[in-house]
Formats: sequence, C-alpha cells, structure tokens
Amino acid sequence: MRRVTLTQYLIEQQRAGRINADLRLLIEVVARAVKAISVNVSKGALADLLGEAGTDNIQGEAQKKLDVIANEILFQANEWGGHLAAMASEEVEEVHQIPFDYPRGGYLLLFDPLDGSSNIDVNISVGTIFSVLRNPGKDTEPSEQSFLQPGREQVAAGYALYGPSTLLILTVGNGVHGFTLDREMGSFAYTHPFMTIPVETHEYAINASNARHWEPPVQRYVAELQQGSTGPRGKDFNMRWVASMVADVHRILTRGGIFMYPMDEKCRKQGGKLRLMYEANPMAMLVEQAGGAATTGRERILDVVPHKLHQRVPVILGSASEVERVAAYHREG
Ligand code: AHM
Ligand code: MG
Repeated sequence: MRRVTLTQYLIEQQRAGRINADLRLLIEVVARAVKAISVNVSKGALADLLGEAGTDNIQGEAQKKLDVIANEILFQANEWGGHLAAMASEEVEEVHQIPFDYPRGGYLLLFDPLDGSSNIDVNISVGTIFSVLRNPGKDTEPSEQSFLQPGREQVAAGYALYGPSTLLILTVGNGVHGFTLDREMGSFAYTHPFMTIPVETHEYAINASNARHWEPPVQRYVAELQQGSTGPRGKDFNMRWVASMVADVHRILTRGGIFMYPMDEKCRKQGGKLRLMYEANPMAMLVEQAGGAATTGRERILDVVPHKLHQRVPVILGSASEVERVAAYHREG
C-alpha cells in the first residue's frame, strides 16, 4: 500500500494556502529532530543514556541525560534553516538566539524537548511538545516579550510520542493529523487523518495523590466520577494516569476522556504545575482542533495572556462536555 508521507501532506497544505514554505520547512526540521530524539530514547541503557545529567534546569528540576540531549538536538536542527527568529525551551532560562552566521526567518519555536522525563528510566512513554508563533516585530534578536503571546496566536502545534511506535501529531489550524514513524523507510507515514475527540467518555486522568490539595470544584467533580453508576453521573468511570502528559493527551485524542493538572495548594505559589508556553498552549490548540476544550478552570487556556516565558497554569482539557462541567463547577465556586 502506498502511504502519504508527512512531506507530501505538508506540500499539499502549502498548495492549499494553509502554510507557507517557511512553516513547511520548520515542521520538516522539527520532524527530523524528532527522529533523532526517537533513536536516542530507544537506545536507553545501551548507550548509557539513562539517569541524571547532574544539572538542574530553570524549573529547579534535576535534568535527565535525555532531557539535555533532546534539547540540544532541537536547538541544533533548527538553527540553520533560516525560518526562525528565535527559540525557547522549557529546559533553558533565556531565549535561544539564532547564531550570527545563519539567516533569520519570521517564526518563533517553543518546545518541551522531553516531556514526562520522570518516566525515562522506567521505560514508559515520553514525548516532545512544540508550539510555533510568529515573531511580532522585525527584531532580529527577539526578546522574551516577543514570545509572550496568547496561545490562540499559535500557527502550528504538535507533539511526538515515543511509545511502542513513534508518532508525530500536528495541527496547522486545519484539524489534527497524525503520522507514524516508519523506521525502515525513515519517513513519517500519514496514519491518523483528522483526529477527533469522542464526545462520550468514561475515563479521567488526574494525579489522585494530590486530592487533599485540590480546590473544591475539582474535589466535587472527581467525587462524582468516583461514585460511578450509584452517583449523580449514573455511570462508571475509569481512571488512567501515565504521568507523561503527551501519552495522557494522546489517549484522549484517541478514545476520549478528560485530563487534569488543576490548581492545588501544592502548586499555587507557582501558578500551577504545567508550563503555559511549552505544554498547555500547544496541547490546548490540538485539543480544540480535535473538537475538545481546554481551560484553566477559570479561563480558556488559549486566551491566557502570558507575563513570563516559564509561566505555569492549571490545565483541564479533553472532551468538551466534561471540561465545560468542570469550568461550571469553578464558576459556582
Ligand atoms: P516534565 O516536563 O518535567 O516532564 O513535567 C511534566 C509532567 C507531565 O508530562 C505530567 O502530566 C506531569 O508532569 C506529571 O506530574 P506528576 O509527577 O505530579 O504526576
Ligand atoms: Mg514537560
């Protein structure tokens, strides 16, 4: 069977006027970096790639060796193509400028190079999340301010999931499309056209060890789910928590459900657990493009106006009716 590749899909998007040549090249380069990260992730202990790197990132978290490698692969792959004005990474404090000897383009690329890194050493799926914005000024050296745009301004977003297969899930604002890495061919095959989140759901994802720290609206919502067929919802719900956001979101894009890392007393001082620019915004764009919804509980995630690059936010996303119910419980207080 002849399969459409990511390259062909992107060229068709360009012909249809949905993306320009620069954005096409940008996504191709990200996909190339994803292949390299996938190779490294799958080598694991064979190449002495498990364990800590011995450094802390800007979030004050111990970096894994693969965090550092994935970050370097993405920076290096994207520096020379001429399509970017600058980059920002969850792992690095400052904006990453394009080296002087390379031309600059009109886009900003943001990424979480290896999400779910607590899962690396136990051989559970991890991922890469990315977001693309336009550089708002003519600045050749964009500042942090240039990146501080609400998520609705994203022109593309996606993630790679390093699981039993390596997948690349992408939106350029025309639905969500999935590609599977064909290792023999070295290319991404177009395997998941127009992914949509099923409306009916009976699964939820939340780290229940934080239950005592949650706010009343989330306590109420989860308590109702747990009462199952004997409670107000009148049906049983199942729970899943991979602790890799990419894997949890991918399950929701595949078979529905709701994912929550809500505000709680443990993370209140930081504003939430997950990062707005590297995790919440790209996932919110994908989820909305797949017919779902994404909120902080109090505001649509894509409308949050960022005030700093490494800002954190509460995240509640997935099947629209469930997300709307949690938002309604927040409004009711
Ligand atoms: P990371 O970017 O440092 O890996 O952290 C983000 C991850 C998400 O993938 C996941 O949903 C969450 O942290 C899991 O947190 P917890 O360990 O509290 O369950
Ligand atoms: Mg992360």
